[in-house]
Amino acid sequence: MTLEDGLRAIVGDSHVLVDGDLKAAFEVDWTRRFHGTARCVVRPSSTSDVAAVVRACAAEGVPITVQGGNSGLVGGGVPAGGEVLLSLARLADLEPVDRVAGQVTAGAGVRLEALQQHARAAGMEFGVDLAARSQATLGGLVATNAGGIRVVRYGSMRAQVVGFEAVLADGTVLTRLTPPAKDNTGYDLTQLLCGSEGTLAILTRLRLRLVPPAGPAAVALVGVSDTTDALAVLAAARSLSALAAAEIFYAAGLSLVRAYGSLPAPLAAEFPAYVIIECTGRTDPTDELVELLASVPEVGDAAVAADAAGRARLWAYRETHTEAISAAGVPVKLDVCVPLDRLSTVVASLADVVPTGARTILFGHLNEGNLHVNILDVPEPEVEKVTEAVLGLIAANGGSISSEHGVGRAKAAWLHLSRTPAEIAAMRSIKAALDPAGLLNPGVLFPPA
Ligand code: 2HG
Ligand code: ZN
Repeated sequence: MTLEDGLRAIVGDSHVLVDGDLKAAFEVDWTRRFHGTARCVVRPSSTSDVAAVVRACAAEGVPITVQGGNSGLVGGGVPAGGEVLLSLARLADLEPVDRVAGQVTAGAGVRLEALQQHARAAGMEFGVDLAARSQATLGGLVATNAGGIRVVRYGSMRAQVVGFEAVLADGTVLTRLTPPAKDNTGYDLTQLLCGSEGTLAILTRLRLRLVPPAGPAAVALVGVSDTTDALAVLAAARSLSALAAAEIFYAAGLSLVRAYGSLPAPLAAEFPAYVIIECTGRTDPTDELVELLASVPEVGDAAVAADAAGRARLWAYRETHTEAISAAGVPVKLDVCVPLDRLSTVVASLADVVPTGARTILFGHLNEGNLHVNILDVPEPEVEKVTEAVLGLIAANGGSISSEHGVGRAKAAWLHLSRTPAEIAAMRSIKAALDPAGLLNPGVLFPPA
């Protein structure tokens, strides 16, 4: 019996894909930069089936690439070549909201938007939101410790995770879905798996914390002269009682986004940089936001919207950056984090490390100093050199080479820029203990030994 026959016996014939055309969509990532051929695609629908699939692969020593919504941006969810691609999309069970605990249990394949709607229907919210909400799945969001636009208020994905169920590399199932609210009994396995990028275990179910409903909202799109002035707006916004998002983008990104979406100019005049501030509160935060902006000398101009359509219209200038860039080409996409007191310097210095002729589009999450560095028109042979130069600049400024997208395949070679040799050795020891044969997501996170 072949491995494929064994997998068919577990998940059913129609959920083992071996045909090239059927596998194709799973073999290339959202950016189109990362691709590889999977031995087959297998789509289990329960934790026990995932465990059986893992045991079958382990018995043959066949590595596994784990994939959720395939919205990742670092090549972490696509095969390098020859792996079984394990798609978790069918693990989409969503249990009723536990209103007493303010928590919900959901399958790893549940899409973020579905969870958000589910929470809202129960009078709650989920604390993470991001532009890829209709595609990204919970397992991937936890495995990469995704961030998004609400980190300023609620923290990253790891701050929302209460418990988990996961399958280890030998098929053992770990279930710790509803641990006691306080429990100091040893290692925190839940947090260990957050951000582990599928290298230690395969998350199949998650227990997630919900947050109170956001209440009335107001959004401001603010034009400023430069990054320093954007930070002055952020500093002032910290005094708002209901700050819910603080984002940045620049003129180059705006012109791409406008052309892509046929959007009008957001403000009467053009500015080098733009900040989006969102406030949500128990009472309408619009007046507080407008008064604050009027008091900040660095604000060049601002558009404010309180109604849902107006807010969506302003957010579109920020949220369609990724799509607009992708429509213009395959960028070198680097998600980095720099200390706020280095942000202006780093933004200015990036121009020096990007090759002439390339277009650099910067945007991101201002509150965390999380810049999405997208560089278009870099010839393929220069991609590695450009990556090295940008990540080197970030490390030299005390930043992180991965802020919220993960390391994946894209940045594995540069892990040493953010982690010490001792830390990498400790991480390798953990990996070796939980996955001694290196079967889970090979090539992701760690550089080749
Ligand atoms: C965002 O903040 C995402 O919109 C995507 O993290 C960033 O495309 C990117 O570089
Ligand atoms: Zn982002």
